[in-house]
Amino acid sequence: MLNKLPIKILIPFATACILTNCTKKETRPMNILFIMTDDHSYQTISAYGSRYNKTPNIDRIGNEGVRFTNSFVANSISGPSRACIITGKHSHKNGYMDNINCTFDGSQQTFPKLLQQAGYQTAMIGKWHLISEPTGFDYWNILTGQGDYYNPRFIDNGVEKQIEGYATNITTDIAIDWLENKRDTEKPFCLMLHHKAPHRTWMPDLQDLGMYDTVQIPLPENFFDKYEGRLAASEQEMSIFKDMDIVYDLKLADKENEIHTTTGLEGYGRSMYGNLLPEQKKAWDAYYDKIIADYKAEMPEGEELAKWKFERYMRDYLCVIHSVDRNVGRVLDYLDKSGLAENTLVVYVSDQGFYMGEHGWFDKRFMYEESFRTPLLMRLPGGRHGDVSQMVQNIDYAPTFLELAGVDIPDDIQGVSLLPLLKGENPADWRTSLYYHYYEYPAEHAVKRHYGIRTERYKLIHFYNDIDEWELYDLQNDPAEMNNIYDENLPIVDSLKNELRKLREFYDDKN
Ligand code: SGN
Ligand code: CA
Repeated sequence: MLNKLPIKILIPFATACILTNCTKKETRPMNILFIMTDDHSYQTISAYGSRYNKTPNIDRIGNEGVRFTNSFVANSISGPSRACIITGKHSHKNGYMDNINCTFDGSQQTFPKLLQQAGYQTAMIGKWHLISEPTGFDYWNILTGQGDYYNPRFIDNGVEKQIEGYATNITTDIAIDWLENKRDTEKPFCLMLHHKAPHRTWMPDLQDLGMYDTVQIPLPENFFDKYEGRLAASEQEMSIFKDMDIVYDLKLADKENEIHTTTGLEGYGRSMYGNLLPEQKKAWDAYYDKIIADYKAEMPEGEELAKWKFERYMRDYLCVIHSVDRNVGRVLDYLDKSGLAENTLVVYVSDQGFYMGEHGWFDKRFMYEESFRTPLLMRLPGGRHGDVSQMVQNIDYAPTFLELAGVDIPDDIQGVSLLPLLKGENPADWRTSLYYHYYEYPAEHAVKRHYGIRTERYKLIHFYNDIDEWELYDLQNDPAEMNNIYDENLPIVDSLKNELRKLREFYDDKN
């Protein structure tokens, strides 16, 4: 089923002497730079073979380290995902099951606290999204709530300030400033650099507006999915065609007030630019006014409108990623320049995956591949290079960081350290199945509650609450998950249900 690797390595992963002319090897705990974005799909990272864009700086982490080709989350939504990461436990154990009813209990055990107790300097910069104040950090400077793209408000160790500029640049500035001027250089550090980007509503940095306008953006093959045999999928509200708002999401707030949408978000759409300063608004309008004019000239409908919305969505999203990539480059350059690169584990991940029009969708939540997966690249100095194909999950990061720091991994942590994989080992008893549980329903986007199991070849999902539906996919023959082949009489169903029951027992999930 799954492994619990022996927890015996308590010696920090040592690096070679970081001084230039020393003769002795120095044992010093590795620093950790944990970069996380919000809703960044693996489909838009060139290291994962993106057919849309290039992300050379993000790719660099994987090229100089490893690319996890089977990386997953435990609950595909922001707050819950962050709680799984910080505790190394599934949602039912850390108590943060969904974004709407939960507040993170900051008195519980987390990896930053354990690192801090072991002498690490810990910092949390950018999107936090766990409602309660961060605990376990020497320094924290977080975006309020979901954070704004333009002139965002930060809470700097308890004090709220608004900072002029674009969120991804500012978050990076604060992180580099902490590394350069604020941390105690005598101690190892763990820096969580967590971006708001590329979360909805995908607002680009002004300097990047329009950079994908001439690029052809192919539609996913299953864009016009009819959801046959998949009841939960047919009842979601995350369709680009039906649920993506032209004014709010696609920024067509025309001055003449002639464009309207039916999603109820028009009011927000018309006021969301209130945050822009006059100069910013001028640059914004110079770009979007032309798009508004083109839209009015064409007035696409039906299938044409669906395609038009998809293109606009993708173009904005890709611009936002371009800025993320540029800022990842800035941090990597800083690590090189300061010499920290030699002694720092660099991690790039998203809080979950995202739909880029597959099944006709945006957003996440489902246990289907695009949102269950999340990109994961790690560069460990002296560590392995290339691909890691073992199935890993976001509950594994906490034990990885603890083992790297030489901190004993508490027994109640449910994830498994990835350090052996990073060092080039291939443990024979690695897990062969993954557990997933999503709880946020009824709620925005109407994705029903479900839990399930994924093995290398199959995925079995149970949708429950107001329905009772099982789905089975053969990922080898149907990687896009279009054919639900669930049939109670199939022997594979029996064995997967048995395995799922064991997983629920193992993780102690009674929900
Ligand atoms: C907001 C978004 C949703 C999104 C959730 C969760 N609406 O509510 O589209 O699914 O966040 O996203 S918005 O109009 O406010 O942008 S999460 O990544 O934070 O979990
Ligand atoms: Ca998210």
